[in-house]
Amino acid sequence: MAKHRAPDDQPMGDTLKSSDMPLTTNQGVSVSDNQNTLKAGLRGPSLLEDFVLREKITHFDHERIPERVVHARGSAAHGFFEAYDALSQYTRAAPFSEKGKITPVFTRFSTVAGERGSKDTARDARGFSVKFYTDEGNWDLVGNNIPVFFIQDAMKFPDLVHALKPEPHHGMPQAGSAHDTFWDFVSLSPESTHMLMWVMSDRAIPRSYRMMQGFGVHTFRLINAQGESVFCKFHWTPKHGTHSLVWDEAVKIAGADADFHRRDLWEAIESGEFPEWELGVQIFTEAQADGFSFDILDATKLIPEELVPITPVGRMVLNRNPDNFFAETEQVAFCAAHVVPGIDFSNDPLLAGRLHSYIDTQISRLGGANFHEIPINAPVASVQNNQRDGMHRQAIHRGRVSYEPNSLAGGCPFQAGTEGFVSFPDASAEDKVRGKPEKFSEHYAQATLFYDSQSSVEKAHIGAAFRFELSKVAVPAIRERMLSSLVNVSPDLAAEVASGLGMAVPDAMPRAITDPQTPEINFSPALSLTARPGECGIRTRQVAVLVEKGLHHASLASLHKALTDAGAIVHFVGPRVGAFASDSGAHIAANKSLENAPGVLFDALVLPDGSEAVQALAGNGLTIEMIKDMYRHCKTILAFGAGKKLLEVSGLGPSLEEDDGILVGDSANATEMTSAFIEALTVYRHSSRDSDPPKK
Ligand code: HDE
Repeated sequence: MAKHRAPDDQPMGDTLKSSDMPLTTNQGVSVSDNQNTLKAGLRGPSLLEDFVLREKITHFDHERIPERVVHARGSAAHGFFEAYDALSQYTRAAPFSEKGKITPVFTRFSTVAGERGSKDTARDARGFSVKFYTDEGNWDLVGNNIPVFFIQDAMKFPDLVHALKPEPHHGMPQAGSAHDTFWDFVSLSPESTHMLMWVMSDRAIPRSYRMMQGFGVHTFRLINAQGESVFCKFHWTPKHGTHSLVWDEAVKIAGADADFHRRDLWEAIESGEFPEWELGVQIFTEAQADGFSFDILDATKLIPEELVPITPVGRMVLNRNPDNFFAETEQVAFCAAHVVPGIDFSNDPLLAGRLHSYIDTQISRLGGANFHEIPINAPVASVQNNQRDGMHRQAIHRGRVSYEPNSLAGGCPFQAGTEGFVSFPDASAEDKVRGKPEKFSEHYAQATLFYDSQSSVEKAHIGAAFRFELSKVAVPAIRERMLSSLVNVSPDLAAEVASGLGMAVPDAMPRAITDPQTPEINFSPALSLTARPGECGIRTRQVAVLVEKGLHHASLASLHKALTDAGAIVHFVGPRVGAFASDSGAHIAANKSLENAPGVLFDALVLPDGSEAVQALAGNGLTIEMIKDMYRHCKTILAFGAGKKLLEVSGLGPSLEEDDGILVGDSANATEMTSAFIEALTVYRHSSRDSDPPKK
């Protein structure tokens, strides 16, 4: 039976503990021997009557459920949403009813294309789903880390997903869009061009779930107690700022730690570094919407912040890891149709398909229509209706009345009237047609806006991503078609990608509309990842400090203290794990090894002083690889004293030592060096070192 929430408003689920209890069967019968099958004699045949064995194996045989058809790979956490202020002017939705109101949430992040066991660092959009357990029912804001989508109409979703997923004849590639069927589909669907710019940008390889924005994508409606409605777009902004990996790093992390994002989220929460996002809304009226150069029902378009500013309305903090991955993260069922009074849908035709799809998919994934009773899905608001029975029903309904109207139960449960959810009376019914409004036919203006608003390094990464993906496409006509579409976005980008593929720039793809409305703006700084550096300093930055026998102890000890005080996480990485004697005789214990934790897993590197240690590290190829990767991925590197030699043996001679984010100095100046290191680390990545192809 769905368990009630804890008084502190945190969803609890059925947390079962087995300490001090005997092992039992599922019928509660104590098991005497969990090691041996029942046999007719020690060397004789096993007996069918062994119900203990049969129950155990039968249950095991059915432990897996179907994975999500998209967004199969994900990680989640519990937390709360806190309203900054009452938003009653615009909405009667429960989470915004008063200043300081706390609503428990469960939030799941995911990749889209890969299967449940696929790598975290694939190039892909990320899901950003928040279940608000409001006191007026569950509200699911099922969004992505990208504010637009590939397609405009739900009718195309199965086609998009079939094209993106591994090709059906051989099941490859896993968790990747760099293959023919995906580019075939998108190059034939110019409406996807804007989203393609985002997924080829660094947004699609986030550094951490904690460092990505989230977006509701579609236009929604807010409705106040008087029944008045405004349109609204939802935005989540991370307190840690927006930071991404670089492609070479993402590829290597996939091998070093396929659970990179899952681990990052888990460890941050376990260590009390609770990730936080601010929820903001863009609020606008129907009249404003009519005047925009794009259609607000078109999910391939965003509303530039310059046009409609974002109003902060609250914050979400994730402060508790799930107790059980399967029971919570796997069984949580989000649904775009789960809204509460005060929130309603727009007529976005993509959203319309979603309103159907999510419940439908849970019926096969979670085995029937009663998945709302699974503890992680159960609302905190009480549920009473006349729905009955079905697979896996947990509730035991009393009485004989399961219909309405009734007199035998005093007419209960009764309709709530205007107290309940009332759909906004949108009086826009017209003729039934299959088609699109005219503004939907303009596919390039916002793709260009996005590209033109990026920094030069971000632009270079977009060009490199298109080059990489299209270089994996085997059919030349698909490459050519995609290039012809890119000409409409930016002739410079098209030329750069064409040159990277050894091709000539083709003619521009004919546009669906020849006289589109002039866009309101041509540059939006908010679209660059650099616009949101965050406000957490170096908190949770992962710093690798190399250790070996004979290292200079004092400099590392003071660095360790200063970094830890500033909230960074220091890892001592040795040629093996375990203790190493320093020059002072004190030991430093390596918690990671060069073998089990390559450089791509860290944000910065410290090379120790001490000639004996440096000599030994210099002879280890893994040290050289780590330094090269750290350099190539533009991370901060600090070398104390003799540690400078490690830069030299890694090929970072005097000229590269001058580069941004490379700090070299004496151990005697450890305090100043450490301060400079902390300052450099705040920047996260020293993009002036970025080069294509890599210098080192
Ligand atoms: Fe989804 N999507 N989607 N989607 N989606 C699912 O529901 C679907 C779309 C998104 O963490 C499925 O429970 C259709 C846009 C997230 O559990 C499925 C269409 C956006 C998640 C489904 C879309 C999303 C899903 C698969 C087009 C961003 C993961 C499993 C009409 C706003 C939720 C499931 C979680 C999951 C259908 C388009 C986000 C099949 C039909 C646009 C974050 O129901």
